[in-house]
Amino acid sequence: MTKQMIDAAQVEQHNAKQRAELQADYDALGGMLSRRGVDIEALTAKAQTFGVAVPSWGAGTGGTRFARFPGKGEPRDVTEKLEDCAVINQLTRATPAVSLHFPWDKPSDPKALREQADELGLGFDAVNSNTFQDQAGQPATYKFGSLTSTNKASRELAVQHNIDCIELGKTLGSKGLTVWVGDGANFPGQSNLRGALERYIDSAKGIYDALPDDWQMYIEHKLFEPAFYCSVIADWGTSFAVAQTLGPKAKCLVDLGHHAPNTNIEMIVARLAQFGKLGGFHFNDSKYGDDDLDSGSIDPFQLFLIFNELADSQARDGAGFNPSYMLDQSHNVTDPIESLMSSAVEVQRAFVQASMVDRVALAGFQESNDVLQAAQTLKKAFRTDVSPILAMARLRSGGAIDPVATYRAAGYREQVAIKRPPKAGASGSGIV
Ligand code: PSV
Ligand code: MN
Ligand code: MN
Repeated sequence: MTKQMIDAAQVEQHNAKQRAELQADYDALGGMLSRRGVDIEALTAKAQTFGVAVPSWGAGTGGTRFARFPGKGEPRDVTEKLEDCAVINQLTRATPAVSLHFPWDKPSDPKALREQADELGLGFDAVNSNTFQDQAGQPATYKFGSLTSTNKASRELAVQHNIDCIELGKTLGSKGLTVWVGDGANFPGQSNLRGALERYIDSAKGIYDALPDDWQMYIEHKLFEPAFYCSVIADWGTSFAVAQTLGPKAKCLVDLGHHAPNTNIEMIVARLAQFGKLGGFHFNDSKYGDDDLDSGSIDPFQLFLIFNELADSQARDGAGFNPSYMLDQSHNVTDPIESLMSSAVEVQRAFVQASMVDRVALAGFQESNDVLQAAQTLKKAFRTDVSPILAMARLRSGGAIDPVATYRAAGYREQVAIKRPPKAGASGSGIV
């Protein structure tokens, strides 16, 4: 029996107050959709299958490079982070797994952490390595790079850390390793552009060789930051080349914030999917750069267009097409639990809206070059408010009709604030 962090009776009580209104909205939407030939029940059942992993590092308040303002009741260690992740899943029923970051959230007892996760009804998605920071007492520095460092000892240390992450992940039941490095240069001439990538590939082979057969290695590209002149894995082209070179277990991970403004990310998704190298996502939103804002808070249409490409690939490639979905956000001014719940719902919304696109009509308009109707076909799905479907999916899966209101009414944060007195540096990084 899954342990509930919030009393199930409280959730039920909150749902009871909204059930009749939800049913009315659901019936009205169902009527409208049926006139379009869309079965609302099929969509709701599909929504219930959706899952996006929650980042362990997102459970604490993040910060900027200027300051971090800790929130009350912040989780102080990975076990408390897991408790908060369980709240998110209990209320949204859309976040069944947690993506851990090492060494930020390295458990002292991995078996015990897995047991705790089992008890809370959670699994572990990809584990994330961290070679963008030096840890106290480490024998070689990452100041001038990790997997690409000109210093052999730094490269070896970084490779070994990734192998240790795989070992830890095996104990936890993970099936993937996400590798993001901050390696790059701040000055033209600082590094040999080709030589740095050669060293990256050489190091990455050492990690790839340690991957179990049923694991994936996700290569995460990022245009800039912390390196401001060039990043070694700056774009999807480099990521793709590396993944191709390493082999079938290596795939590309698309973090939405890791591109120049106005980049056509949905096209990157389509390209990677076409060539079998789309491994997964770090969902977030941004206005300027790697802002790590809540998913769907700035450009929900972009999120929808990405899911439209995913729906297209799903239709073409079937069950074999199965990229990992993870959130990667930093919460500076909101309660992380509320932000992560809202984001999970926004990603799920894009998934459902994209499922509603009339793909036959769209293909017809594309074939006949009816540009306006093709664009309208997408807009029709995007403009449809599928909130009642999402709420009904949650209700039927045992979650909350209104996750944020239920969470606030339950007083979870106030209760944990008593048990969790403030502790400096509780949330992992300040700068992400
Ligand atoms: C880097 O900006 C990144 O997106 C990577 O995924 C990291 O692992 C994460 O942020 C947390 O710093
Ligand atoms: Mn990321
Ligand atoms: Mn990032």
